[in-house]
Amino acid sequence: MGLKDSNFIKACYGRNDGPVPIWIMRQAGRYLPEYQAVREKVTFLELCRTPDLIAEVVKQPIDRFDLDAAILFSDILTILEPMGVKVGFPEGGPEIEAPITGPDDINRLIDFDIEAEMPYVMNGVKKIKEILPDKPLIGFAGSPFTVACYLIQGKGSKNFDFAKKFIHKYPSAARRLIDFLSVITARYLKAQVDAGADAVQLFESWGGILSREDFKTMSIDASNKIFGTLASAEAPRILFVNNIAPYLDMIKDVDCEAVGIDYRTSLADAARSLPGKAVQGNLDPAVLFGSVEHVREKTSRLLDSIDDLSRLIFNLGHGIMVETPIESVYAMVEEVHNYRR
Ligand code: 1CP
Repeated sequence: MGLKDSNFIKACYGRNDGPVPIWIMRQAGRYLPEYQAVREKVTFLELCRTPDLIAEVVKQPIDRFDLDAAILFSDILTILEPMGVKVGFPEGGPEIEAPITGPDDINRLIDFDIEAEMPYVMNGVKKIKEILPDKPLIGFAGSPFTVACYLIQGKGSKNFDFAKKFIHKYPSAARRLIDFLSVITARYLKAQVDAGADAVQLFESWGGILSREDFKTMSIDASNKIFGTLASAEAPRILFVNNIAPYLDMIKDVDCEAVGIDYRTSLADAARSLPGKAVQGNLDPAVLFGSVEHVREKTSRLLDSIDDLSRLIFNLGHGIMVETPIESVYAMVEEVHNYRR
């Protein structure tokens, strides 16, 4: 079977007539004991730089749950190191050594050659395709604004207040930063597709903190620029936006095939607001902490709410949480795969 005939790729183009496909945001990770076993031997960064291990952890959730798509194992912040920005991943989440505090700091960001500086990612993609030839593989990157949030804040945050202030204190520098990151991100995703990725997802994890006006210039325009360079790549383009509801009317016109919807937003409303696009989502990751019956009921109710299943990709409405009970994941996947109208 060519991957173009897989339910996942067909759903991205709105023409799936088989069971609804499912994959899980952050499906390789610490909720899996087999992932933890790999992490006992290597640091997170070593893992991201070792193609054989990348492929191993990508395969783990596929083997367990028979998910319909694999996703590259890396992080949205791995592109920072070759720009000359040191990033550490201690227990509490990423930490940037010297965050951007003003316009001059942008001048020290290095433009770099993806294939030369990040061969481990492209070799990881090739290795995954060797061991999982029949699974569509999703490549990914962080959106320019989300990556800028970490660059400016220096670490995770609830509201990325430094980044929000930066945009208004230094509007032209902010534009320059987003443009710089857009060019590199476009190149990065293209390199992943050239290496074998069958689809790409852009993670706009923090755009949801922006006013509509700022979302347009900082997020929509950048997404269009990036996706525009991939238009001829024959790999469907997925935009995930965390807290998407206020922006749905703008996202309707983004140059992409599919849109990932966060768990706060009504999936049915989103599907209606995005005619001609596939929708991906959006079970609340917290549901998986309920009983197996609860998980099954919430899953089937979400499926019931969608009129047009041909353009649905089931997923969580954000990343799966550490300590998620594994039996809940089995129940959710089985419920989706067995669902019929
Ligand atoms: O093993 C570990 O202890 C490190 C934890 C970890 C993992 C497993 C981090 C640090 N990153 C990852 C992998 C990762 N990150 C993947 C591949 C895994 C998979 O999907 O199967 C992906 C797609 C990401 C993307 C990512 N990283 C996002 C976007 C998705 C989202 O959750 O919104 C973001 C915001 C990050 C930043 C990041 N990296 C790591 C952590 C803990 C965080 C979040 C930091 C914060 O709270 O702000």
